[in-house]
Amino acid sequence: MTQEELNKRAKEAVMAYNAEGAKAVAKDAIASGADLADLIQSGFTVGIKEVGRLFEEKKLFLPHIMAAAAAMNSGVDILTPEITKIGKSADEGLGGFVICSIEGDIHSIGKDIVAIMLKVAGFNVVNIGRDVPLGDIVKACKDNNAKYVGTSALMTSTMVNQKTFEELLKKEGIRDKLITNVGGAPVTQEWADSIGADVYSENATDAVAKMTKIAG
Ligand code: HCB
Repeated sequence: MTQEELNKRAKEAVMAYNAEGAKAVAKDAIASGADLADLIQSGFTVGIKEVGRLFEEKKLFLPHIMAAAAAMNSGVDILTPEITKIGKSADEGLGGFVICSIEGDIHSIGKDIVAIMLKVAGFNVVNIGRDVPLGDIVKACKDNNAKYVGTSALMTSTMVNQKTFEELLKKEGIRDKLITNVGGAPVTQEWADSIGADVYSENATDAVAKMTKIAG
C-alpha cells in the first residue's frame, strides 16, 4: 500500500469517527515502513481539519468533532512509540522544551503532535498538558531549566493569553533566558511578531525545522 493510500485511509477513518479504522491504518503503516510523520500530517490531520470545516459550515456538531478527535487520538497513540523509536532519543543535547496548550484552551491534538516531533528531533520535551495556567508554565520553565517554551492556542479567545504570557515572562525576569514558540490554527507570523514571540510555527514540521536551526 502506498503512502498516499495510507494517508487517504487515515483521513477517511477520522472523518468516519472510526477509531478501529484509525488504529488499523496506523498498524498497517508501521508494518509497511511508511513515513509515520507524514501519515499524521497528510492523513489524520487533513481529516480532523475537514471535520472542523464542516463544523464551521454547521453541517456537523460538537459530538462529531469529539468523535473525530477520539478516532485521531487512537491512531496517533499507536504511532507515537514507533515514531519516538525511529527518531533520535530525547536528551540529545538540544535542550529542555516546555510545551502546552495555553490557559483556557483544551485543544491538545496539535500540541501533542508538535511535542512528539520535537522529542524525535532531540529536544528534551516536557509536555505539561492543556489549559495550563500561565503561572504554572513559568514554574515548569524554571523547574526544568528550559531553553524553549511552546504554547498552543486554537481559539481567538485564548490567543491573547500568549501575549499575557510574554509579559509574565518579563515580569518574572526570565524572558531573556527563553526562546518562545507560538502555534495553533488562528496564530500567525504577524501575531507572533506583534506579541514579541521569538518563533511562529505553522505546523510540527515547521516547528522542528525552525527550532533545530536555533538550537544549532
Ligand atoms: Co474545538 N474549536 N472547541 N474542539 N476544534 C475549533 C478550534 C474551532 C476553530 C471550530 C470552529 O468553530 N470553526 C473553534 C474555535 C473558534 C475560534 O475561537 N476562532 C473551536 C471551539 C469554539 C471549541 C469549543 C469552545 C466548543 C464548545 O465547547 N462550544 C471547545 C473548546 C473549549 C476550550 O478550549 N475551553 C472545543 C472543543 C473541542 C474538542 C474537545 C471537541 C476537540 C479537541 C480535542 C483535543 O484536542 N483533545 C476540538 C477540535 C478537534 C477542534 C478542531 C475541529 C480541530 C483542531 C485540531 O485538532 N486540529 C478545530 C477546527 C480547526 O482548527 N480548524 C475546532 C488538528 C491539529 C493537528 O492542528 O492547528 O491544532 P492544530 O495544530 C497544528 C499547528 O497549529 C501547529 O502544529 C500542529 C501540528 O501540525 N501548532 C503548534 C499547534 N500548537 C503549536 C504549538 C507550538 O509551539 C508550535 C506549533
